[in-house]
Amino acid sequence: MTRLREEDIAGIEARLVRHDAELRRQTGAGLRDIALCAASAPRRFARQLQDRPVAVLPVTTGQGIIGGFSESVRGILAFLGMDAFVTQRPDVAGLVEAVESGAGQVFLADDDTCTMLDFASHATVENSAATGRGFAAALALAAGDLRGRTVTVLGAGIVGRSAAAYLRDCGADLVLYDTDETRTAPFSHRPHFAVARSLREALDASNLYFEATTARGTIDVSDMDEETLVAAPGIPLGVTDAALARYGAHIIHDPLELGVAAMACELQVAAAGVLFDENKKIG
Ligand code: PYL
Repeated sequence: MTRLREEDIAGIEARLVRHDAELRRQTGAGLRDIALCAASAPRRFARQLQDRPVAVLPVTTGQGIIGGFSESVRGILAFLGMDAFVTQRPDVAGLVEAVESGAGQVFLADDDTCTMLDFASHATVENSAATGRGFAAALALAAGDLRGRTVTVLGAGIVGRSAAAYLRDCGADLVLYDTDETRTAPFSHRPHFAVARSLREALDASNLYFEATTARGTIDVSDMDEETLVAAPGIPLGVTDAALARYGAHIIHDPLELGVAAMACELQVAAAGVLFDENKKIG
C-alpha cells in the first residue's frame, strides 16, 4: 500500500461532482453505482446505505496524520449519501467520541491497514481489496460485456488479485504480470488465467489494462490506441504523462475516491448479511 501524501488528495472534496461526471462519461455509472457494482449490490440497496452516522477517526500512530485525509474520506462518504463526521480527537479518544456520538460505523487507517467497520454486525472491510474491486467494476462497466475478452492485470498484489477475481467473475480471461514471480505462480495453471513472462508480453496480450503496480508510468502512449481502456488505481499513476495527455478519457484513475466508495458499499452489504450477485450489473 502506497502511503498517500497531502498533495495527492488535496481538493478531493471540491472535485467530487466533477469526478463523478467524468466516471459517468467513462463508464456510464457514477461513483456510488460503480461502488455498488463492486459490492455486487443492486442499486435499490443504495437506499439502505446506512441508518447511523459513520465516524472517520484520525490516527496518529506511525507516520501520523495525513493532512486532509480524514476530511477527504468524510467528503466521499457524504457524497455517497452517508451521514459522516470526523471525530475531533484522534486515536482512542476519537473512538470513545465516535461511540458516544452514536456512530454505527468507523473508518480509520494507520500506515499498514485502512479499514471500515460496523459495530452491530462486526463486519469489516479493507481498502486494498475493495479498491481492486472498485476499479475492476469501473473497467467492466466501461468495457461492456467482458465474456471471452482478455484483461491484462499488471501487479499481482492484493489490489491486482482482487481485481482479477472480480473481472474473472465478469467472464474475462486474465493475463497477469508481476516482477515478483512468486505472486503470479499460483495462477499459472488456473483456467482462464495466464502469466506473462515480461511486461511487453503482458501489454501485447490485450487492450484492457488494470494497472496495479506501485511503479510510475508502466503504460506508455505507444501501448494505447482508441480502443484501449485502463483502470489505474492509486499513486503514483501507472501511465506516463504522454499517455495521460493523449488518452486521458480512456484512463480511470483517482487516489482515494473509488476505493473508499467501494469499502463503504461493501461494508453495508456485509453488515446487512446479504449476498447479491446479479452478474455484476446495476440492478
Ligand atoms: C488508505 C490509502 C489508500 C492508499 N494508500 C493508503 C494510505 O495512504 N494509507 C495511510 C493512511 C494513513 C492515515 C493517517 C490519518 O490521517 O489518519 N493515519
